[in-house]
Amino acid sequence: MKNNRPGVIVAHHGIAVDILFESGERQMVKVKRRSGHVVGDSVDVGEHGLTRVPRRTELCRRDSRGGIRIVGANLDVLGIVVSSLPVPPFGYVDQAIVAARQADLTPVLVINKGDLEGAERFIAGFKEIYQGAVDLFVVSAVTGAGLHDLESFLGKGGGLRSFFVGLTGVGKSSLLNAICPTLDLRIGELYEAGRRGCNTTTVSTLHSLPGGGELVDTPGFNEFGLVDISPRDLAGYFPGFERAMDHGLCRFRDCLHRTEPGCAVADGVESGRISNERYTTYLQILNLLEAGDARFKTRR
Ligand SMILES: Nc1nc2c(ncn2[C@@H]2O[C@H](COP(=O)(O)OP(=O)(O)OP(=O)(O)O)[C@@H](O)[C@H]2O)c(=O)[nH]1
Ligand SMILES: [Mg+2]
Repeated sequence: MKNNRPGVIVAHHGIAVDILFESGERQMVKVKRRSGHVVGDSVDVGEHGLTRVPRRTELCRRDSRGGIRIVGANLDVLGIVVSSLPVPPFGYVDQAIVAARQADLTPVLVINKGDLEGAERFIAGFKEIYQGAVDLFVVSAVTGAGLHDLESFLGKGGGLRSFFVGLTGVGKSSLLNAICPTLDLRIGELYEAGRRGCNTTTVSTLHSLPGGGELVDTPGFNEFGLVDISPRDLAGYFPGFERAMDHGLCRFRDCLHRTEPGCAVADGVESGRISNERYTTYLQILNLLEAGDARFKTRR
């Protein structure tokens, strides 16, 4: 394919994609509405349109209607942004971590709005659960606290591509603006308790960071349903279970860690290597996964 120009999709507008070429030039190219291209896709642009290069990684989630959404392509890091207002719903963070690990991405937790009154308790709660399982950054897009460490992490190795996900209103775009002051992305109104989130950001966009690496800002979404993960694989990705098998494997290879005898996870809970909170949450998400699987299979 001579004369084809390699580029990366940096924004997707439904019937056209914005492509960044190695030269720094940009071009809008028309695509079919259901082309399947997503931000982060590497493409070759020729006279007959776009050809997508096979993806290195692909992050997927299930939405509330059971549909599969490809969140982004060729990503290295998933930054899960949370705040004490709005608070993430049950399972959001855990499922995002599991989805990231399953897709070969490194999940990190970004706790934003550290400046808010009463944020300390929320932060302490999150640290207790996730410290040791994933890298964790406490930041404030408003005061700039903690941003330097986050930026160094995102710029590590010079070439990581990271992706911010989180509920609408947690401050994803605000964080990107704070890291890249020239961007001036649109941000939402002050978030108030009880408000039903309306997306300020409506399309995903990819940006180069001044300290190296790239970061994708996404519209917030409220569900992070798991896709194509079998219940027996959940524990292997579950945050807080990293040391579950330190003292040997389960007696049964298809152990779901509920009540099976000779279970290494139950052993971990007993000895304190896995907290009761982590184990209880695991069981709840396992139930959700099984119920969801059954629901989506029937529908298909
Ligand atoms: N106090 C405080 N407010 C913040 C912080 N970061 C963002 N906000 C506010 O939170 C609101 C939402 O911020 P956005 O950056 O638009 O949130 P978003 O996650 O991009 O939202 P969507 O694009 O809808 O997904 C705005 O009013 C911001 O000013 C922070 O660190 N501290
Ligand atoms: Mg936004």
